[in-house]
Amino acid sequence: MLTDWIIEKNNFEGSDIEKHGSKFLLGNGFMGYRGTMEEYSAQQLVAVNLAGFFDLADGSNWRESVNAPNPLYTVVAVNGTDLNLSELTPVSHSQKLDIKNGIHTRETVFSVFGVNVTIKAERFLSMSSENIMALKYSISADNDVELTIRTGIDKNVWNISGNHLNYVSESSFDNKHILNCETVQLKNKLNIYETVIGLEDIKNDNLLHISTVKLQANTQFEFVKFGGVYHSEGIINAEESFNAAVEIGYEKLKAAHCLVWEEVWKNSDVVIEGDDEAQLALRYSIYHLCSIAPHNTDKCGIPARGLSGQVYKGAAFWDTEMFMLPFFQFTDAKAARNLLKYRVNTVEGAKRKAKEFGYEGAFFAWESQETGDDACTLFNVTDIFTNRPQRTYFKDKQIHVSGDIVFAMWDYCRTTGDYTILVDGGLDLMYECLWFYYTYSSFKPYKNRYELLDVVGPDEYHERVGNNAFTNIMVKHAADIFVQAIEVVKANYPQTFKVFNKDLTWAYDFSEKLYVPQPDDRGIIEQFDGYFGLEDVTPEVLKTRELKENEYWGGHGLASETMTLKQADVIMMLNVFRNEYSAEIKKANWQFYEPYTEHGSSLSACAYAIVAAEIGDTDWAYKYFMKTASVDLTGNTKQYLGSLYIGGTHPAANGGAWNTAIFGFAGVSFTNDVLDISPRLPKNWKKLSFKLNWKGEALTITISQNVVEIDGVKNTKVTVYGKELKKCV
Ligand code: IFM
Repeated sequence: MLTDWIIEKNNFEGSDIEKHGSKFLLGNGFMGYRGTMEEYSAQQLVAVNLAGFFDLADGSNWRESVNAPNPLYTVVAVNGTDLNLSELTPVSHSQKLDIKNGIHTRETVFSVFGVNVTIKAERFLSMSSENIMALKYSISADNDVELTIRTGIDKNVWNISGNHLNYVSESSFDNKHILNCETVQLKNKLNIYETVIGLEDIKNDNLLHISTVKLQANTQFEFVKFGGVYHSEGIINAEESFNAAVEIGYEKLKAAHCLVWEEVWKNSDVVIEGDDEAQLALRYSIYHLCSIAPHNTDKCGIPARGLSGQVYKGAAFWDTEMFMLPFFQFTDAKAARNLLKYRVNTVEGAKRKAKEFGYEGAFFAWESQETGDDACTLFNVTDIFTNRPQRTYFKDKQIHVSGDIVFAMWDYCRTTGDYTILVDGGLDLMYECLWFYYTYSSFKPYKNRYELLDVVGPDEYHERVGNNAFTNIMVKHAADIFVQAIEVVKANYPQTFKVFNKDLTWAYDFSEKLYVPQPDDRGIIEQFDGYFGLEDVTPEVLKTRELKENEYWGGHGLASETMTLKQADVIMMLNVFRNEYSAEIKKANWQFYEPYTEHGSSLSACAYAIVAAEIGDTDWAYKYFMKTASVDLTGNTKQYLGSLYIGGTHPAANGGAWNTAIFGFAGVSFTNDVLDISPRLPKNWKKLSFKLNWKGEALTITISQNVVEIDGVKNTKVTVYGKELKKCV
């Protein structure tokens, strides 16, 4: 059954355990808790994944985000048999995620020794108190039965690359357990608190509370639990913070948590009338974005797999700036600013990376963790034929990230009207990024132009190419933006400008003479120098050439010498720079590149969706929109890159779904002063309405097939299909 706000699964298949861990994920920006059952352990991929808290696993050369021990672990046994869903076939089982309130529930009926025992559990990660999680657990049976309940902190959680924690001390008092840990490499402290309320005659053993309950037929036994997870500065007041949450009690804590979600949805909900499936998928995408955003810190980015685990090392990619940031800048400017400030805070890591590869300035990481140093290794994929690490060029050649960040920062400034980030380190960041590109570029005197050679564009199947269109235009924009940002700072923040005071002759020259590939006489932009000369084969043909499942098509693999691309590249460029290309150019390129695109990355479909909407092909736009918006509902994505596990949630696609609804279907676009709305709704959508924060004005936009209504306009100049609105509602 489809409801607007509930994701549910009403039976149990063992093969779903991994997929459901991601699908039913809870998050509050500080941590994520996978959609696993309370009785599960490491084998079922239980993880309390921590945002921005990284370490090297024992015996590994991969730094990844740390998964904390699980303070909500609970298992019930009858006559020595654990009621564990991964071991016993249930009579019935349902799992639900209430995305309106960020609450996970399960109800499972087990049949043991002739008795039906029902377990109900409800949990949430507090949005009002980010270190806290809480669980309400109840048991009933259709006959008298004696139960043994074991509940406490489980150290045995999922780790991809190995153990991250040393256990420093454990203590148990007043029904409370405290586990003090430190990370293996950096010795950073991580403290876990746990308590249970409602159990009696408890024996405490090995971080577990053990209690026996004589349950009478058709009565319900209930208890609640609280968990607290603390690291970094949070450690200082951990005890106080945890006790305060326990003192508040489960129901009040839940009410406060729901109130925060209510506020979140007020600004971020998008309502679609006429299409329940699209409505749920889009809301689910928004749920993910809001539950992983760094609401209270500028010390971390958003990992490519959200807070669903350690895949991609828990690191932030260009995914944040190019796919997720628009959502935040229009609905939650504070989170957007935090994300940009995180890049400012990690610029030294980017400078170290530039130096490592022989350049200057700031070369932002392909996989960025807490310091901005690149977590990506030079051998990031294992060849499935030889089992040898395979040289990849994600780290040293995918140079567009620095430009993506400059572009996103400027976009944030223009749309929110908040330019203060420029004097909060933003202008320096832009300078360092541009200087990096200048040192990377090659000047061709006989062509009188700068070129960017030996790069990898968004399409990772083609490595070490010259003049990738996406990269070159992004860098060209970054150069132009930098020049404009200087003027803004000069005019509005003269003190900062005085300190900045640098010779910028090179920047003007670079901005003027950087080569940007142009459409040919068919209107097509070549993805990189020589792309048109590659073997003309599509992904369908390549599939037939595969020798092994999950074979990596990049590197020197199947796709490298062909026109097959992994993900939107030129189309991504047309999507980002949507005001600069005509509908004819967009159409010619969409039709040309679409058959060659594998969509082997979840980042691809949304770019195709948005450009399809812009060229009036709403059927294709809708198809690609649904692919993007439902990626974490269906779980139908690539799970392996070679032998590298890449499953989890897909926040870039979640952002891409919002972008498609707003920029594609609602047709929102903007120049510096004007916001234009040129809708092209899918045929079955009766209405689309949403909020946009535009330069401090809270606009509510409602679009039906032939009417556009805009509420909240004060000074904004709004046009609809390019025509100025005389009067807004
Ligand atoms: O950033 C992406 C990249 O574009 C394709 N591979 C996965 C990365 C993380 O999402």
